[in-house]
Amino acid sequence: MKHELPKLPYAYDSLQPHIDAKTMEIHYTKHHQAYLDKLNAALEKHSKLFEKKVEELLADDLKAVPEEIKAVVRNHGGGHANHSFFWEIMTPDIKAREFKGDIAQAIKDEFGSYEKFQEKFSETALNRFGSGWTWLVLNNEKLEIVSTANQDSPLMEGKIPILGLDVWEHSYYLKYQNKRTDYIKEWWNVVNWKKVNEIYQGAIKK
Ligand code: MN3
Repeated sequence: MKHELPKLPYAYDSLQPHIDAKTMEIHYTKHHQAYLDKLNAALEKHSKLFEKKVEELLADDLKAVPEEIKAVVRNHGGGHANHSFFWEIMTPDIKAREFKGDIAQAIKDEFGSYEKFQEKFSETALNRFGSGWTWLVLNNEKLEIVSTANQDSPLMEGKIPILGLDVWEHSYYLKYQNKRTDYIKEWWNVVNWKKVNEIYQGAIKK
């Protein structure tokens, strides 16, 4: 089955004022859709791969993917997986934005405090040169902050994404222009910690 655009769990304007409606709309309907279309087009030639989830295609440095489409699946399959994940870990629901649960405790244990974690994550996001992502991942049961270039996913290296931030300019330029720092600062307000906690709980059981 062809990969499909997942339903956005909220309205384009519902993360305002932190993330503006126009950015959400373009990011979802244009950028995400384009990754999806190019992923599907590449897989047409190897249609048996449609049986695999995108996460399975990316696993083990794309071991399951033939050489001739590997670069396309890396970029566009990565783009599809990363954005599908990104929509889920943001929310307009004030209650879901509360930093609590097992993940909150695990973050405090690993990084000292929420503030220290936030600072380190934000700094990593700010220092990502060019386009890419910053992640909180589970790497062999240890929480780590990592950064990936382009649309590379931590899944390629066997790390499980727990939280992720898109720092491609298309994710903030309309509202924040060159001010990535401001975008990062505002983004913390919309993180869906309830969902992140569920992802974490699922990941530590694996
Ligand atoms: Mn993006």
